[in-house]
Amino acid sequence: MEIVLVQMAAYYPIRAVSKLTGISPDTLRAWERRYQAVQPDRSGRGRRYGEQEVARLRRLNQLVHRGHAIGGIAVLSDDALDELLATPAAPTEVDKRGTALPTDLLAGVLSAITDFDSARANDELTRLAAVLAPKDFVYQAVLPLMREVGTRWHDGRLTVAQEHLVSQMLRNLLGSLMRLYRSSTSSRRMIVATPAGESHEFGALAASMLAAIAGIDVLCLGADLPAEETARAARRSAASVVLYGITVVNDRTLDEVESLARAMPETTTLWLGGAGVASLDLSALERPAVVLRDLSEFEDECRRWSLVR
Ligand code: B12
Repeated sequence: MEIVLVQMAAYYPIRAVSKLTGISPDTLRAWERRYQAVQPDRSGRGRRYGEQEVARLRRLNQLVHRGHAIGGIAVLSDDALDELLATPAAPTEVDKRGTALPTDLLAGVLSAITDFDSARANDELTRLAAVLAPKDFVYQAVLPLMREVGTRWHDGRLTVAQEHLVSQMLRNLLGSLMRLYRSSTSSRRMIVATPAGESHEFGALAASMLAAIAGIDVLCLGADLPAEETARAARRSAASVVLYGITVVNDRTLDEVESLARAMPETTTLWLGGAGVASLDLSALERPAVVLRDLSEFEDECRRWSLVR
């Protein structure tokens, strides 16, 4: 029985790093030459970047997108970059006419939900989707909305019915994103679900949206689905990957993951994401599982997948 919890040590040539980070090869060379932002191994043919360097470049790129000058941040340690990233970004002005900032729009969505006005909530979200780049929409609008709804539900300001309304809206939105980005020629099909007994579906939904934006053919089956059903769907749809979202671990969770790993087609890979995965003992699993600690690791894995196709 083989367990693969982390990726094997890997080195990437500059073109692969460019795809993984979204930074052009010219910019990568300039960041190295002018600012010593990373020091890839150059002993072989051309530059070879390790996982740590790729992760550092991703951090630098995120900060540059937030308006930091590369010259100022290239000298910082990885920990200092993480600290900077943890500082909330200033709200982005999304509408040149100055009519809307994400925080205001989110307040609009939330007040519409509180009033059970789903048409208005949908309009507000659609407006936001129209002005933000797709990934920014997920990170700056969908995730903050999910967190805020979660918090309000938790402290009693939103009812279960209102939480259901948001979940339904977000599922519809995912459907639209899939229609927009779905590539009919995509050979990368992914099933997304949460195990029986797991009703937290927001993380799995957010991951589905990011996968759809990455051109993956996503089939999101939602929350609380028995493992045999998920495995059956993987078999019928010839999915290459099943992504399981796990937030809370209860006495059924490990059984569910083990049953899924047993029943899935041999050619399908199991990916596990969500805060609960860290507390699962996966040592008896019948196949390797890729464990994704957060959404950015998930995005990296999707990019790797597109490279090995
Ligand atoms: C909303 C919510 C619910 C909703 C879920 C609605 C829905 N449609 O999903 C409802 C009302 C159903 C619910 C129920 C319960 N909940 Co609840 N819930 C929350 C809450 C408030 C927000 C969770 C959330 O969706 N956040 C938004 C997502 C997007 O963010 P996130 O969870 O932080 O996930 C991030 C990463 O972990 C990652 N990620 C998450 N999932 C995935 C999946 C994949 C595939 C990937 C790649 C990444 C990824 O991406 C996210 C972005 O960074 C949290 C408390 C909190 N503030 O976090 C409690 C919380 C998760 N719930 C909790 C509990 C205990 C429960 C209940 C068991 C009972 C109860 N007393 O509330 C029940 C039953 C759950 C069950 N059987 O599954 C606990 C879990 C404690 C623990 N660690 O075990 C929490 C932490 C509250 C607490 N402090 O006690 N809950």
